[in-house]
Order: sequence, then C-alpha cells, then structure tokens
Amino acid sequence: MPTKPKAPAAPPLAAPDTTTGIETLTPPGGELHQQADGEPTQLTTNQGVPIGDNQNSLKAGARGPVLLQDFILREKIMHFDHERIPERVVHARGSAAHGFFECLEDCSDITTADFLQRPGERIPVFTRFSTVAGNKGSMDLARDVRGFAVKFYTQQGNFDLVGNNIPVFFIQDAIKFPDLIHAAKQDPDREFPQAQTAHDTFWDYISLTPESMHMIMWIMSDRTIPRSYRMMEGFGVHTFRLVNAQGQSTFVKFHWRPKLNSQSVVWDEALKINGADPDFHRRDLWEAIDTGDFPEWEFCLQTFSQEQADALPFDVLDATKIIPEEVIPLRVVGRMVLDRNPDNFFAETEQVAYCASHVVPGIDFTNDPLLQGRLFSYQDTQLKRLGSANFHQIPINQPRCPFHNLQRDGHMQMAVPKGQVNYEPSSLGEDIKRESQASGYRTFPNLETGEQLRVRPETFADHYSQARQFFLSQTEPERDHIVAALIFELSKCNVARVRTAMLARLINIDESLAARVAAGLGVKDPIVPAPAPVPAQDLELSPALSILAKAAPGLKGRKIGALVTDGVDDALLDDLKAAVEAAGAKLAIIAPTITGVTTAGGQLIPADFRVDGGPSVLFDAVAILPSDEGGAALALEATAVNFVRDAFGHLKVIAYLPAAAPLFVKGGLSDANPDADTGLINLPTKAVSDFIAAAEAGRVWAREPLVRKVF
Ligand code: HDE
Repeated sequence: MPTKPKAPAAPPLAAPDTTTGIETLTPPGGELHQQADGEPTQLTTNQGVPIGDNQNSLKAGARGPVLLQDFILREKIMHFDHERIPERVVHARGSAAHGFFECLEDCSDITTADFLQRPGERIPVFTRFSTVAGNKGSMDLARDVRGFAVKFYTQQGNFDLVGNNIPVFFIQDAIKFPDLIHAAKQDPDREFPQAQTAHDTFWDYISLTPESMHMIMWIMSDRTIPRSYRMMEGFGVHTFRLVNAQGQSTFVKFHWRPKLNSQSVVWDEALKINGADPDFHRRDLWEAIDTGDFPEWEFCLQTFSQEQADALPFDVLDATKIIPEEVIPLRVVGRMVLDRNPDNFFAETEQVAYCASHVVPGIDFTNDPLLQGRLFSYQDTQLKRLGSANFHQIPINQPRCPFHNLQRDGHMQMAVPKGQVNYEPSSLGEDIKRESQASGYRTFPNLETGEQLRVRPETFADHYSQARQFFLSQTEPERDHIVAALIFELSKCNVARVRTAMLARLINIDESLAARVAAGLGVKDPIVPAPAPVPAQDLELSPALSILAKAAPGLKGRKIGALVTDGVDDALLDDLKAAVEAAGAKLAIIAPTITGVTTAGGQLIPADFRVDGGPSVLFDAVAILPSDEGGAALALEATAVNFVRDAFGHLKVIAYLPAAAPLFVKGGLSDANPDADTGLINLPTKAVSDFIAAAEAGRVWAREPLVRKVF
C-alpha cells in the first residue's frame, strides 16, 4: 500500500484563547459531564451498559414472542427510527472537506476582519459543495448551479461565505425564491423529474421572469457541468461591504479561483457519468484529498467605491449583474486548501449550518434585496433541519474562538453554564461577560430614508445587456454548447407555449442565439420578441467570462484511462504511467477482468476497473493498448466498443495501437483520420510524449461537428 502523503508543513492553526477563562463547548464544562477516560472495551448501550448479545432479541422461549422489556432492542431500534433529519430544501446533495485559509495580504486598509490582517496566518475552514435542485440521493452531474459554501473559523467568530459557482442569480428579490425553487424542483403531483431543470414548470417560470435571462446564459453554459468540485470558481454573488478601523466602507464582491482552473465535461458525457458513477464529484473530491492531492483556491476581493458603483451601467445591489474583471480587477488576498476529509458525513457535512447572516467585524451587508431575504432564511432553515436553537453547539458549527453569552436552555443544550446570573444588566455575577463598544461588531451607519414601498427600483430594469455580453464573450464551442443546452432543455418541455415564450426572450439577448435554438426545436414560425422595456446594450466583451479563453494547458489533477488486455507491452505501459504521473495526473487500468492482465513480460498488473465498470466518461483522455488477440476479443464487448466510441464522441485525446483497429471499426470510427484530428495519437508513429502534450491541450473542439449536429 502506498503511504498516504501528509499535508505540507504549515504553521499551527490559530488555537482558541484559553487564557480568558471563557468556556467553549469542547470538552463540555462541569465535572459531571467529563467523558470517562479511554475507549470502552466493549459494545455498550447509550447508557454505557455492556451488551452481551447484539444479534438476538430477548424472547420468552427460543421460538416465543419478543419481550417488551428488551431495553437493548428498544434503544437500538428507537435510535435507528430517528436517524434521518429533513434534507436541505435546496442544496440537499453535497460533499465537504476541512482545510485552512491562509491570509496572503494585509487588508487593514479596507477591513478590520481579523483573518485578513496578518500574511502567513492560517485559520481552519470547512467547505461544502452542492447541487441545488436534486434530492440528497440524486446524481452529481445534473445540469445545475453548484453551491460553494465556506465556514471560516476566525478568531472573531465564524464567517460563512455561502456562495455559488456562478456569480449571478435568477431573481432580484428574495420574495420570489420559493416560487423559483418550486418551479425548478420535481412537480408536486408526480415528484419527478429529479435533479433537472429540463421540464415545463421550470421553463414556464423562467419564460415569465425576464430578470433571470443573464443567469440562464450561465446555467446553459458548461459551468453547470463541472469536471470536478476542484475545478470550479466560486462567488459570493452579492455586493457586500468591508469596513476598516476608521469606519470607512468599501464595496466588495468575493471570488474563489481554482488553482486547477475551471474545467467542464460535455453534456452527453454528463448524462453518461450519471449512470456510470452518480457519485462522480464526491468521489473525486474524496479521493484527491485522500491521496494528498489537495485542492486549492485563491481568495480574491473585487473592491470598489460608491463613486465607482455609481458609474457602472447597472445597480450593484442587483444580484443578476456582475462586474467584469476587466472593469474592476481582482485582488488576491488569501488562499484556501482543503486537506482533510470529514470523519463522519452526518456529523459534519450534513449538520454543518451555514448562515448568510454569519459575518464578523469588518464585513457587512448591503441593501441587495436578495441578500436581505437570505439573512433571515438560513437561521430559520437550520432550526427546522437541526431541530434546536442550539445548533451552534454541534461541533462542526462551534466557533473555534471562545464564546459566551446569556442565552440559555432549549432542546439539546450541551453546555453546563454555571452560576446564579443569566441576565444583564446585573450587579451580581462578577464573572459574566459584558458587551464592549470598542471591540464589538459595529454595523456600518449607512443613511437610510424612504417611503415604505413594494417596488423594484428602475435601476434593476435591464435584463438583457449582461446576458448578451456573456453569450458573446464565449468562444465558439462554448456558444455552441449554450445553444445545444437550450435545445435539449426546451425539447423536454411538452407545452409548446413554453418553448415559444422562451424564444421570445432569447431573441432579446441575441438574434442568432434565438434563430439557432428555433432551428434545433424545429420551429419555423418567425419569433415575436417579448416586450423589453430596456433593450440589450452592447457592452464591452469580457473574455474572463469564458472558461476556454482562460484555460491553461495541463493535466494536473486529471485521470487517464488505459484499456489493456493480456499481452500488453510492459515498456509502453511503464512509459505511459511515468509520463502521466509526471504531468500530475493519475493512470487507471481498465481490463477485461478486475484481477488484471498479464503483460507480454509476464507481470500481473491489477485492474482498477473491469471494462463495463470503467467507461471512458470517467477519464479525461484514454489509451487503447490491447495485444493483437486482445483487440479482436475486446471488439466483441459492447462496453469496450463504447469506451472508444464515447471517448471519440466526447472529443477526448485517444492514444492507440494498431491492435485497437477492430474496436474502431466496430465503433463506427474506421474513417477517423489521425492526420486531420490532433487528438488521435497512433502510438507506433507517435510517442507517449505526443499523447501527453495533446491531452494537456484539452478536448479536440474541431472534432465536434463530426459527432453531433451543431445548430
Ligand atoms: Fe441559498 N439557501 N437561498 N442561495 N444556499 C440554502 O439553507 C435561500 C441563494 C446557497 O452547503 C438553505 O442551510 C434564499 C443565493 C448555498 O449547507 C436556505 C435565497 C446563493 C447553500 C436557502 C437563496 C445561495 C444554500 C437551504 C434567495 C449564492 C447550501 C439549506 C433569497 C450566493 C449551503 C440551508 C450548504 C442553502 C435560502 C439564494 C447559496 C433555504 C431564501 C443567491 C451554497 O436557507
């Protein structure tokens, strides 16, 4: 067994201050509540009573009735009956990891936030990624927004940055959220479709909600089918406020930039990954961390003043808008590394309670009406989910700094507060902690005036300009994918009005977009545009909005699959493994049996996957390396034929030996032309290094028109 790499040497994480005499919850206070030292020596009940037989209930006679007095049986079953808690109403399916945040730059010029003051200092974080619409047991590769929630355990309390992998949102006002989610999730009468927006109710709602058009461009792009949680950007979405020691406010948008760059799969691949490995993303995150390949993100601030905000062609309180990086650049002030998997999924990933209202001194809110609604929702939802106002006492939710107040009691109180005084002002109780104006959280004193109105500001009225900017800023394959995604999704809508109504919106974004989607839907009638009180402006394009324009070549963090048979060439396999690992990727062996293959030189190479359990959708590039007899035998296995056909169809780089020819023929790829296709690496002619270089360059986009109709 290879030894597990250790986390790089790091300065110790800031430890809670134990000199103040303030109790934290671990370990629980009070002698009565100290846990007994040492591990129990045997299985016990929850009362600590040793159990003699965990297989048989207590009966009156060997074949007689079970007795009610069997407290061991009753306790076990009662606990089991209560194992489930309500899943999150959105973001139910997720995966999380521990790690650290390291400050890289002193930000005292703009904020007093303690974790952004001292370069080099680290604090713990717990980060959860999620899909939004699907239930807890749904598949990972749904076309969906991904949640990107980070709990920073700072020395001034917990800061939760509850963001997404897309920097805008569907709606501008929180009051619309329940309707949006009802429309997106399964239909209430039949409870399907699961984990997808490709159905009438979602598109009906969207067609009637023009403010969602910018978000629609993002969710129809490949951003919603990420290759890995490790390869996603993250965004705080709203405009927040930073406040410095002088009380000056600076607006900020929070960004996470992955070290591995943003990467996505293609749609047909996503559909097949869901069948091949519904846990694709959570397995990928778990395995990367488990093998020491720790994912990392830069933490960036996009800061701006009131004057800059006023000069922008939209309102910074409108969560359906971005500020292009080309207009206001990002300042990298920290990094996050995830280096430890949870010990227990339920205790940590399921019970972690992120709240948009959890901010620390130096970070404040703005009047974004979407954000304001969220400030209520998260605490409310945790009460429902976790069942008690004491959810902050669950270990994953506890601050790592001392905390103390006079809130008391409630369901599942874990602390044992001492003393007679639980109120203040009080002249008794000398040791209770008091408020401090000097160091306490201070809300920015923004001047607010105005009538009480239920209206949308006029500055929120432009719904199309940034949607157009996003679409036109994409590279050609990315635009093709937005068109294809819209055709796919709208083709799942049975109600013709919904499709027509969407075309009437799309034409306001870009005429060619609407025409292409109409062609893909087979709509021949002219498209009548929906009323657009503010027509789309031509904003400066922003290449930073494209994944492909920013992509850097490389295989770090990727997986290469080698399909082999008995008789595989030892030297070739060794070269391939060494080259793949040197590029920072991992090689997986796929073989006709899980025991593995015997090489031409007589070595037994164990397989990572049997051929039907390791389809090529699980890998970023593939090598087809059968022996002469092996190639002919594999051509009789449909899963091996599909391995090659799908790798080609998903635009992957394929290295192959001549012995793979029967698979290509059976897969309908006999006319694939290595002279015209940079992704076909014929190994006797080309070298393993050519394969690696081609795979590092990514997918072969030029092949796409050969494998599907591009409208
Ligand atoms: Fe959430 N959202 N949300 N959301 N959200 C929840 O809180 C809500 C929104 C986001 O890994 C819920 O603990 C409202 C935007 C993430 O545990 C709930 C509105 C963004 C997660 C809730 C929004 C998010 C949630 C459900 C509109 C990106 C998962 C379970 C006003 C900035 C956190 C829970 C985790 C979860 C409400 C919109 C991100 C119901 C009312 C915009 C990443 O409270």
